[in-house]
Amino acid sequence: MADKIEEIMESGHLRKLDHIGDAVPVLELFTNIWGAGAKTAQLWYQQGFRTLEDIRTKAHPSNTQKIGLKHYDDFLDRMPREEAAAIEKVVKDAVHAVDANLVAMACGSYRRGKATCGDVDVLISHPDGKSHKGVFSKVLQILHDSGFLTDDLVSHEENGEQKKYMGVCCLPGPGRRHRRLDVIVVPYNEFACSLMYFTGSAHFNRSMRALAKTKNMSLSEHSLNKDVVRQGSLKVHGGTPLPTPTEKDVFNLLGIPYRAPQERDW
Ligand code: DCP
Ligand code: MG
Ligand code: MN
Repeated sequence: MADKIEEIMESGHLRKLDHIGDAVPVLELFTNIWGAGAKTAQLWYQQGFRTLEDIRTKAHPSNTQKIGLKHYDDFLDRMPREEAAAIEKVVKDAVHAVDANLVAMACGSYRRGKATCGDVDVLISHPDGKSHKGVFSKVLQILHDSGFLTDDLVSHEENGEQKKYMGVCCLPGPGRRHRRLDVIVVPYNEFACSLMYFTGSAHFNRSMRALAKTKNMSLSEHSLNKDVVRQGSLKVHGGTPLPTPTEKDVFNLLGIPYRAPQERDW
């Protein structure tokens, strides 16, 4: 570090950064492929690849990355919130065809009231606490059969009793672009914490989790737990989940005033 500072002081320049400048735009090009992280991008760069065409023809992209390549431009484009509403409606209709009492709502940037959305994040649950079971595959089946879902990225990631789908959809009609769709199905006792998690923003979630820590609590997409025991950063006792019927309860239990979704964009 001292050597580097000295070099900058003496020459006004750090040679080590020279070649990084050339790599950055290429790494950005590659990490914008859905399913390609910084590691993969770096590996591809080291192998001499510089363009998306190189990746298509010379690298060995995963099936997920191939979908990312196919929809490269569409995935970088944010949709107007009206389009997100139309996508939410299609998913809702499929959900209600399975069971009219299921709850389905778009969260993420849409619920935060943003004018444009990077994807649509639909949360599904059932107020009776049990009828969410089996819904995940039925809803996806309906949406596949109608041609609405065009590609699956992550089709069955389970997180406890929560099920997560990440895929690609396209509204019917001419001139429509392919859009990213995330769907999660959760048990109703986790509804408020899932809703809060899935509404975000990601930064807001990090702040809320950090706040919970200061009160010997822990907040996740599943629950708000009390009496958590930590040794340093290590959690040695997971604590007890608190009942949180609504998002307001989560704010109350954390001892801060409620914030509407539109006020969680930081
Ligand atoms: N989320 C999180 N941490 C992450 C990713 C997501 O807490 N690393 C949560 C908060 C996000 C929500 O999931 O608001 C949905 O994730 P998205 O990536 O869809 O983000 P947004 O919907 O907020 O923005 P965008 O319009 O880009 O989709
Ligand atoms: Mg989103
Ligand atoms: Mn999403």
